[in-house]
Amino acid sequence: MLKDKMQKALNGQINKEMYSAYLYMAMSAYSESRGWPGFANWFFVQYQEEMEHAMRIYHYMQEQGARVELEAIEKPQLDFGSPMEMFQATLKHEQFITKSIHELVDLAIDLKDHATQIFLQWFVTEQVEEESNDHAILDKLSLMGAEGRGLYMLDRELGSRTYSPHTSDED
Ligand code: OFO
Repeated sequence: MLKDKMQKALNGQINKEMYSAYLYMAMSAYSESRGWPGFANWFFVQYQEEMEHAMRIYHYMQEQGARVELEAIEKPQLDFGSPMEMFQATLKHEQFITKSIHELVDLAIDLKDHATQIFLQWFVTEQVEEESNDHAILDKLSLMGAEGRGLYMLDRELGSRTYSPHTSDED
């Protein structure tokens, strides 16, 4: 059984993950509208991953007999500027999510909630990967250039990303 404080915090995290999904779906739609199909694909995969993150918390709460309370999801912006600006915004958002995950771990430690602490470890590792992916793309955008041939090549590369659901806590 989860303590009230932890229940509230996890409900808040479901909302943040759902917002992440919404944000990346908006970025995917924006990329499509700009004629960047590879970027659109990359963000659509990211949207799917974020839905999985939200569901992971949802199922954990159910397993713990906690009450899931869904909150309103904030409206994302419509325009994200250049690919560089869009990925800078993505990195900034992921840094915000990392901070939120770390605060959840701190809370689990304070409440001596060992089960939730272990559950959250997957998210701690995942956030390292999320930020690292964004840094790698930002580096490529700087190196290859955010227009013309460089942009075309990066768009092609991002078009090959596929969604593979994480099926266990190890992957
Ligand atoms: Fe759920 O990791 Fe991104 O936001």
